[in-house]
Amino acid sequence: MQTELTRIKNFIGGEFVEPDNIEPATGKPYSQVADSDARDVDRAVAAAENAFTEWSKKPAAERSRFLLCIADLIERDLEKFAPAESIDTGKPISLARSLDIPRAVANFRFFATAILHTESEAHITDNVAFNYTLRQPRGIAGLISPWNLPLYLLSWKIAPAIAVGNTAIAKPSELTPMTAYMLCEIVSEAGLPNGVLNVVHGTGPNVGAAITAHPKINTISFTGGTVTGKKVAEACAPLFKKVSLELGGKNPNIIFADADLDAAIAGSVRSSFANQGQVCLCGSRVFVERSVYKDFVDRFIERTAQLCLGDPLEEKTEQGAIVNKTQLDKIKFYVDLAQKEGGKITLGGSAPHAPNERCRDGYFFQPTVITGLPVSCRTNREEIFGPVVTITPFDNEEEVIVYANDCDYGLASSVWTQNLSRAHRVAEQINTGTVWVNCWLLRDLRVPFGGMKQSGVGREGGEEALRFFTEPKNVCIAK
Ligand code: TXE
Repeated sequence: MQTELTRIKNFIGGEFVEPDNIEPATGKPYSQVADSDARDVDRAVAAAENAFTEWSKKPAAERSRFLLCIADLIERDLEKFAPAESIDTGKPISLARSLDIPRAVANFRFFATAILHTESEAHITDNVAFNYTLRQPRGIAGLISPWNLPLYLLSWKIAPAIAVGNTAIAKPSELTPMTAYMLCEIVSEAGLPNGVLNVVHGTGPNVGAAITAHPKINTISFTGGTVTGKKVAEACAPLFKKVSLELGGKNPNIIFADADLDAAIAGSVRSSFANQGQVCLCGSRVFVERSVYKDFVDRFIERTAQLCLGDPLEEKTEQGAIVNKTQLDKIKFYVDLAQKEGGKITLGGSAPHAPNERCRDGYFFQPTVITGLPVSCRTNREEIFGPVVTITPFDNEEEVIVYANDCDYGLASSVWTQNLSRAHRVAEQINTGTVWVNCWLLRDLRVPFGGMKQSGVGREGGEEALRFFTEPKNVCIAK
């Protein structure tokens, strides 16, 4: 437990700086998390611009070494990062330790080594010319991330951006800035040249908007809510910025009668409630073939009821806290709405007793299962982003494909079946960027990741990320 509050500072030009954050009524600093504004973004841009020339010209092997060193140092400090992430977000410490922090390490390692193995394209135009494509770093990248997987998602952007030679200005969510701050300490220890990575803390309207509007930041990678994504797109369009948007989801999780039900139930409990349902990839709409519907619902509820809801810092906790009161109120709103829309709360549906005295005023909500709703109601269409799932029966493959696609989002889906042909057939017809078959959240960092429809624009991961953060230039040489 911390006895003194940590002051979280910006990291600009290789220095930890604390901008004055003045309370208008007193004229004195009052906040312990930097509440930066456009002037701080300007300073970060100046530092990033300054660093770009040298960083972008460094041999790939040298850039790679810095990233590998950052990965090693995060791994060394796993036991500092995991509790920090847990305190910052409310997620169970076991999840932070087993998933978030190791995946952040993996992100740095993956892109550190990926840049050593890229291929260049060449095209021969008959006997006339020879073309080759240079992929050059674009300049300064603006990286904006949300609160649910703070270090994991920020590192997923920082690593490819700087690996290919850009400099970066990153803005973590103002709700969860701690691990980004710790990352800056690691980056400093690793000796990354000043200005290559700058982290500016603050709110979306102050810092996020200043990043998207800044004329010298020509690349924006954003992960967050769809409403914010629209604002980011609007700000970037007139400046012709290259933009990647990873937005919300309302993901279908489909269980066919021929599935291995034990595996499907275990996988579905995880995909419904991991991180209290606050993962954009969570399967919040569960569809079950009618012949196994009752069996599935009974066993799913039994398993869910056994989840250990508790103090996020306790090892045995499987369900922690919701990120803040706003998000908790949003969850309660949708649970009320579901009942108005005719849904039945089959499990949960309210705030539990506080797990202990320390958590007396915390933001907790029970894992909640709702049945009996029409597929097209608001509860089934809008992103709740909490531990709430609906379960709906279906009669056949054609019907469930219609159900799955009857949604403005298209991020991810899961299909549980033992029938290989059906798996391929259904995967082809579901409009989501990822389709998992008999699994959930399995990641290969080489595959393109992102959403269709209102779940986003562009893809991250592997080759896609290396391409996103570089500018292709064709050199055509006449023979
Ligand atoms: O996210 P925001 P919020 C969904 C989820 C949640 C909703 C809102 O449904 O209820 O989004 O959550 C920055 N210009 N997801 O409000 O606002 C902001 O500071 C530039 C899904 O926390 O989208 C933060 O760093 N940036 C999501 C980042 O955007 C702006 C995960 C994301 O915050 C900005 C989180 C602006 N005008 C929430 N306004 C997922 N898909 O993983 C805010 N930001």
